[in-house]
Parts: sequence; C-alpha cells; structure tokens
Amino acid sequence: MNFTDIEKKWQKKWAETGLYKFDKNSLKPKHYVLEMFSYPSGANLHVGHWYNYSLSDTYARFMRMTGHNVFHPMGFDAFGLPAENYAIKTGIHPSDSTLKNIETMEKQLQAIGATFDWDYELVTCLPEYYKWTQWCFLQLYKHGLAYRKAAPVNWCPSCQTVLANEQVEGGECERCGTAVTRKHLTQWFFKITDYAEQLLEGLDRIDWPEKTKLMQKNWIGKSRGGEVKFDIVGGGDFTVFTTRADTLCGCTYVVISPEHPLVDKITTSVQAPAVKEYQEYAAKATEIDRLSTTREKTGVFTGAYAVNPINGRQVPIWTADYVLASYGTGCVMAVPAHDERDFAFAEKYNLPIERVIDAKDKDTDDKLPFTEHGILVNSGKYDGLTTEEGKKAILEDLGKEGRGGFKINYRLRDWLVSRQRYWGAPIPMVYCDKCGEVPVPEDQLPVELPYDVNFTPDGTSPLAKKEDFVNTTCPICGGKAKRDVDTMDTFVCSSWYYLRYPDNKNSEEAWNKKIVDEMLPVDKYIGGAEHAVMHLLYARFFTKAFHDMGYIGFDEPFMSLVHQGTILGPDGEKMSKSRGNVISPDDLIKKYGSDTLRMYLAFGFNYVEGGPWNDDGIKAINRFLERVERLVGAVAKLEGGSGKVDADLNYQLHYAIKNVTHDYPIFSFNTAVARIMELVNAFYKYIDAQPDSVFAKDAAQKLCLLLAPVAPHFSEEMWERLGGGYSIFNQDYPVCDESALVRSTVNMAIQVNGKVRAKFDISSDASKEETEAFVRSRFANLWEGKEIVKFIVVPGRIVNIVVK
Ligand code: ANZ
Ligand code: ZN
Repeated sequence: MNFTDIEKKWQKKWAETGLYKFDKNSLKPKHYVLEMFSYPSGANLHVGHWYNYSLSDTYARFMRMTGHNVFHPMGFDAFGLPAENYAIKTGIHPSDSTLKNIETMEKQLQAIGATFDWDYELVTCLPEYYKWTQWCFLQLYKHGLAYRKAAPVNWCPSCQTVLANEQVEGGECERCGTAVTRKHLTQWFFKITDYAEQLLEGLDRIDWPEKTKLMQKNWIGKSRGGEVKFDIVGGGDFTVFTTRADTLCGCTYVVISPEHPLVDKITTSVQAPAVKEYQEYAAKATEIDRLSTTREKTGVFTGAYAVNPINGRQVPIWTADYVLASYGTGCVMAVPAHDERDFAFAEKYNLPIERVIDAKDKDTDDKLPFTEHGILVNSGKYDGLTTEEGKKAILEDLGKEGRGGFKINYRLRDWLVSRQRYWGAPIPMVYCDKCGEVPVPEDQLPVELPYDVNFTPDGTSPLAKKEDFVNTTCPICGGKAKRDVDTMDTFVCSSWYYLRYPDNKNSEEAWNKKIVDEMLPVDKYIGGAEHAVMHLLYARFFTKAFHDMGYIGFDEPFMSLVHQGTILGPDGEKMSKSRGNVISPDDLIKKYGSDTLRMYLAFGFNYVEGGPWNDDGIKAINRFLERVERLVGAVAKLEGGSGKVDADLNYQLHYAIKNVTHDYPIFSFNTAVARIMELVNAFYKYIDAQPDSVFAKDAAQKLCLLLAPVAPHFSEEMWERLGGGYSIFNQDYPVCDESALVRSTVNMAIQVNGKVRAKFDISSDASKEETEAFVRSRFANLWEGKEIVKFIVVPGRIVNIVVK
C-alpha cells in the first residue's frame, strides 16, 4: 500500500470537512488535551516532537471516540533567546526567522495527522498575544505581585544577560556554559513567594507524576524552625533563623551575611578594613558558588559580640559568605558540633566546638563525621529532652520572653522577570521624574516591540538604544517620561497561554471568564520532565494569582500531567548531530508513512520511559499494517452468512477491546498495540476456516476502530474499504461485552474421602491449580478441623480430597 498517498487523501478530506473543528456547542463533556507548545526552531521536527505530539494525538483521538468533546489546540512559544542569537549571527531579524519557522513547523505538524484545531492557534510574539501578556503583568502589578528592586543577579558575560537561578547550572549559564558572575541591577520581580504555601497545598489535589511533585516541593523548600533574638554587646540586636533551636547552648559564635546592613554598623574600627575587603570578595561570588559544599569556608571577625539568650554567654560575631542574605534573616547561630558548615568554619578559624548533651538529630547528625567532636555541654533545664522536645521547649520559652518563637521559611525566591534582551514582550511601565513608576494604561496596550532595533549585545538592553521607543509621555502628568527598556522572561508568555487558547481571538480581554471556566482546567497536559520546576511552577502561580484576583474560577491549571520519555539513538545514547545517531522522521515518513512511525513510537516504547531506537521495529510495524490491509481485503470479499458469532474470535475481540480501552487513556500505548496484534493473529486463524461474513465484517470494523487512534489515516482507509461511513472518527468506540469473556463452564463434583459432598461450576479452561485454589477458598467447611492428606484435581471432572 502507498501510505503517503492515503495519508494525503485523508488529511485533505479531514481538512475540507473540518473534522477536527472544535464544536463549542456540543453537549458532550469537554476534554482539554494540551501538549506544551513548541519553540519554533529552524530545524525540522525531530523524533522527540513526533513522540510527544503523535501519541498525545492518539490519546486525544481515543477520548474523542469515547464520547468526549475534545479541545486540542496548538501554538508557538515564539519569543526568546535562540531567535535573537540566530539573528546576531546571521543578521536575519528574529521576527522574520520566527514567522518563517512557524510556517514550516505548521506544515510538519500537519504531516503527523494530528487532530489540532488550527483555528485556535497562538503565536506569543504577535502583538495580539503579547498585548495580553502585558495586561497580565499590569494585573500582577496592581495587586502587589510585581515589584522592582535592585538586587544582585546572575549575569552571563557571554549572553550579556541576567539569568534566573533556574537558568544557572553548576555555576554556569544553562545556554552557553560560560561561568556566571554577579551584577546589581534594578529589575522586576513577580512575588511568587506569596504563594509558597498554596503552591505546596495544591500538589495534593493534582494527578501529576510523584517525582515532579517532589521536585516542586523541594524547590519551594518549606523549612520549619524558629527565630532566636540575640542582643549585641553595647546595644542593638538581631535575629537568627534556625532549625535546631535545641542546640542553642552549643552556639559558640554567630554569623551575619556580608551584605547584611548590620555588618557595617557593628564592625569595630580595628576590624573594618578586613571586613570591607571581605565584603568585596564575597560580592563576586554567585549564590550558587556560595551554597556549594566544596567551596572553602571563609569569613572575618567583626570585632563585636552577641549574647546567647538562654545562657547569657558572649559569643563573637563573624561575617562569612556561607550565610546568604536572602534566606531566613541573613543571620545564623553557629553550632559547630551539630552543623557541618559551622564545623568546617570553626576548625579553620579555631573557634570552640561544644556538643550539647541529648541534642542528637538522627536525620542529620548520624551522617556527619564530627559527631564525637567538641566538649560536652548541658542545656540546664532542657536536659533530658529529645531533639524535638528541646526545640519546642526552647522556642516556647523564648516566645514568652519576646526573644523568638516558631517560624517557617521557604527556599523559593521571587521570580525575576526582567531580561536585557530584545526578542520578548516589552515591560509595560514608564518612569516619570515627577510621578515615579507608572503603569501603562490598559487602553494603550500593547506597548509594541519596535522592529528596527540594534540588538547586538553590549551589556545594555537593546531597546535602550531606540530613542523613539524610550521617550514617551507620562500617563499621569503628561510630562516627559521613559519606558522600561527590558523585556519579559519568555516563561511569562507560557504561564498563561492555556487560558488564551479557548478564546484566542478575543480582542476585548485576555480571556472571557465564562469560557475559561467552562473549558479549564486542562484535563491532560503532556510535556517534558525538564519543565518540572520552572514552567510548571510559574503556570501554577499565575493560575492561583488570577484566581484570587477573580479572573478565573479554578486554581490549578493542569489536573493531570504526563511526561513523555526520551527516544535515544540506536546506540542507546542521547541523539545528537556530533554522535551521528540522529533519526530523522522525514526520511521515515517518506519511506513508511506517518502511521507506521506513529505506531512504531506507540509500540516500541513505554511512553514515560522512552528508550533506544530500533530500525527493525519500524519495519515490523510496517509489515503488520500490511497484514491488516490483507485481512481487511479478505473480509471485504466475504459473502453470505448468518451472523453466527465465533466464540473464540469474539473472545479475542472483546479481550482486546477491554485492554485497549484501559490502556490508551493511561498512555500505555505499547500494551494496547500488543493486544491489537494478538487480535489480528486470532483473526487470521478464523479467516482460514470458512467464516461467516456478517460476523467477520463486524469484527474487522471493530478492529479498525481499535486501531484508529494510533494509525488514523490507515484506519480511516480500511474503514472505508469495509463499507463504513465517513468518518471512522465519528463512530463510537467499541465497548467490551463482558459476557464474551466468560469461557464455557463445566460442572465438577467434590469427593471427600470417597463421598460426593458438593458440586460447582468453573471455567472449562481452569487449570489444576486454579481449580484447587477455588475449591480451597469456597468449600473449606467440607473438611473443617481435619488435615488434608491428598488433593487431586481431575480437570473438567472431579476433585478428590482425602482427609484425616
Ligand atoms: C543552628 C543549627 C544547628 C542549624 C544545627 C542547623 C543545624 P534549612 O533546613 O535549609 O531551612 N541558616 C539559616 N539561615 C541561613 C542563611 N541565610 N544562610 C545559610 N544558612 C542559614 O536550614 C536552616 C539552617 O540553615 C538553620 O539552622 C541555620 O543553621 C542555617 F545543628 O541553626 B541552623
Ligand atoms: Zn508623571
């Protein structure tokens, strides 16, 4: 069969008849299937795209055929660095290259034969989309969730841009591998930290892979501890955050982070030069470096002393960069006998080490090398308490005296959204000397990204060089004002696109509340596990924030999430050009057609695991489809018959129906296809005998229906050859008839010590073991209190039991 021809034929017909147009007025339950939208890179779709999109499409088709009104849109995450970097290299404007890439990708996506309704397409770099990205920014601003602050930021000297913490991997830029440095800039942040607790709490309500939920949990990093206030000798005080209040008696020094404003205030004149030099040293390191356990601990004594609130002891105040300004209070009580970092520091600077009797946290201390170090100190009235009891008692007592109390901290930081790059949505803010920072009025959106801009990186934002963009008038006083010259992180664009799809042409509002409340949350979201924290956390934050503002009626965007696995090269390694192990879908479709590739991807891998490519596998699938084609040809020729059901084939058919309908919706495509293959084998045996045409045709049609989600063009063609009406995708999916699965039964007798005591029915193909287990579980009363000496099963006839 010429797969390419039939694929063209059906794609054309599907398009002409608008088969996949979403019907807003359908009364069937809606089902929103969404794949993470793609980045329009210049290259052709790779096997990974096919794996993701064709199998999500299999799922979407299955849901459609089982009575759902499936909404399955597609779009493009079109802003971002790659297009800009490409432009810097080639001189081709990001807008031109991106729009051209989108055109090519649309064609390629269509070749998959997916059910996307292109009427709902989104392209994030078009003003009609980013106008609303800017609107989202303004709403966050108006609700106190967007603010500007000067902050040390991760700076990539090569990309000339600020990076979010998540974009730094092991101290290096995620994109180019250059070592990241620090720089101070005034930037916009979204206050995702306000939602730390809700983001945690919501995880319990969504059907997501456990691993992904755990990653989000760790990223949010809730830490239960307490705050302890220390007085400074000579006046003043500061507070530390600790998770080990029970070790307070073993605190031998305290540390304040070098950037903390208190450091300059308390440092003695003798120590001032050393402290100043140290602060400059620390400012050069990134937060990631400073957190690294292998980094040598360094610090300087400030000359000042603090008073331990439970024993009145004076301890030295140091400044050291292993304490971060941005976590907790920026101040730490150091307990070298119980904390690894403090221990390393104390050893280096010869500070005392004191171990608190009873304070032994089995989760941490037992793993540490220094548990036997230091002199033993007791904690007076807290002696004899367990770790947890000690923490509680000490914090309660401190609370009573107004010197501390219980405290929860989160690792999560606010989301830095300013980017000093060109290819993104401009930040809709202006700055006026008189009125300060002023949001652009909503009726003036979008703030259009000018086309003609010099975006060669030089450390400033490209838009800053475009004077007619920068200079504007203040919306409040009408005086001279300047626009923000940064653009937004592209993760902002992808934080709300799922809200826009169902109402993508709305020019009055970002989305209509009634429509999104009907269409969302997304029922099945499919995409890579690499998005576990950034995109998936940001999108959840947006949903929660807009829910609280009253713009949507739900607070989780994606009720169920699936991560596809990775297809490796035939050598089991990650596909890469340099390894020469890249499989190109284009060649394969030319040779075998889209359905063969789709079905190979379905059958050859466990969807969430992926695995190595296998050329023989795809050939085998191709032969399988041709085998089905011959079968359909033979069935179509059959004539006459009474509709007499063949029990064996009917059993196989319903067995397949039962399993396939179970497996498709849980993305277990490989097992579903395996059942269809078994059915085809059984069908061949049946067709070799002289079969009944009425039953055979019905069974063959059901076979096509089972196959349709995974091999759509082929199945539509086979359906037509069997005389089915257009389209197979408007048919109801076959439903399993359980009675077909009950094999015939036999009646058997139970003899106990030679006497027939009972009779029972059991499936005629039950094994000896099954029969014995059945009898033992149901008829134990027949030999109650006696010991079984012999248990003999004569299948299909009798069970003989000898007892004593
Ligand atoms: C005394 C102590 C004794 C501590 C001990 C730990 C073990 P998590 O669990 O991550 O929240 N800490 C507090 N603020 C810090 C900062 N800004 N920079 C670096 N370290 C900081 O960790 C909390 C613990 O990390 C706190 O408890 C504090 O050290 C330290 F045996 O206090 B602990
Ligand atoms: Zn003004």
